[in-house]
Amino acid sequence: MLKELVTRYKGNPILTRENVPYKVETVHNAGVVKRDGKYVMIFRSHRDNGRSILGIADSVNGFDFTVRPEPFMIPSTEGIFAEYEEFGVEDARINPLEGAYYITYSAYSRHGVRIGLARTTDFKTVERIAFLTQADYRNTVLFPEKIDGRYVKLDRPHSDISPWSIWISYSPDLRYWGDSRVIMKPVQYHWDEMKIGPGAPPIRTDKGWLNIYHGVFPTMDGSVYRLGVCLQKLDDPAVILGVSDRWILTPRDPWELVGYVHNVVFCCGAVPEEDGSIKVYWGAADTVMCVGTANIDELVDLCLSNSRPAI
Ligand code: BMA
Repeated sequence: MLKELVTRYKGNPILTRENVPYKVETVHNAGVVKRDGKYVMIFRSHRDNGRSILGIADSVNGFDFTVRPEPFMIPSTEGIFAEYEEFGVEDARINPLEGAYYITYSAYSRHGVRIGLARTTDFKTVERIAFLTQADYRNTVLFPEKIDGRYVKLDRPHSDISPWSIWISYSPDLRYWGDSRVIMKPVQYHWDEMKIGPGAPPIRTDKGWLNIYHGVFPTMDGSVYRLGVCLQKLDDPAVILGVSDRWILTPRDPWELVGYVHNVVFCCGAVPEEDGSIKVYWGAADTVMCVGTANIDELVDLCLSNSRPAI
């Protein structure tokens, strides 16, 4: 049997709606970071009107999380944010950058879905900064440092002409973005043939930026969401050094196969550890949160040794 690349934590699921002190229907698609040796998670929950909010939870070991009494972000009631968050906020990534944490989240409204940027330093207060895109974009991650003097983001615009793909853009100030290019596309009749999108914010390794992404395959029973990895050049992340031909995680546990949306593992965060391991977090069936561990070198080697074409 082929070795499992991500070892599931035996205590999965690590967070469910029963762990939330206010009323929600789901707990999923969470961004996670390690800060001062402790873990902070910003997770998405559906309310019973079908719209989403973001909650926050803390952990000392990365496995046992305690949810705080109040949500962290609910749709704004102020200014332009109120207009574009009317239908909810979803799928936050926590991007560490220059000593702060930048939260990139999907903002839904009657105008479509666009990416909001918010900033926190203490995970107690949060300041909304700007929208980074127009409609229809999702899954935005920021690189954790400037590259060649500019901020860099990856995201996934919608398109009817081409399968949804991963694009790169650059900015002098995190607010105005340009020089956009597509860098990775789905591959026909491959596990990620329908659409792909960035997952966790990119992780620096000696050999390149490790990017955990999601890929979707259409079946007669709906779409299956899985996770894969690619590696991007450190000083020029528009260059893909390799994309693993294999997925690294596929729905298998009962709570991944059945839930609010069945057959989904969806990643918004991963935490690299000093011992060379990485904790990968995923929402299962849009209903609960799970975690597993992998070896960073193994994931990097997989991108380089068994690569499918990037485009
Ligand atoms: C995507 C997003 C994710 C969700 C996934 C599976 O399009 O809506 O938030 O996890 O579908 O339902």
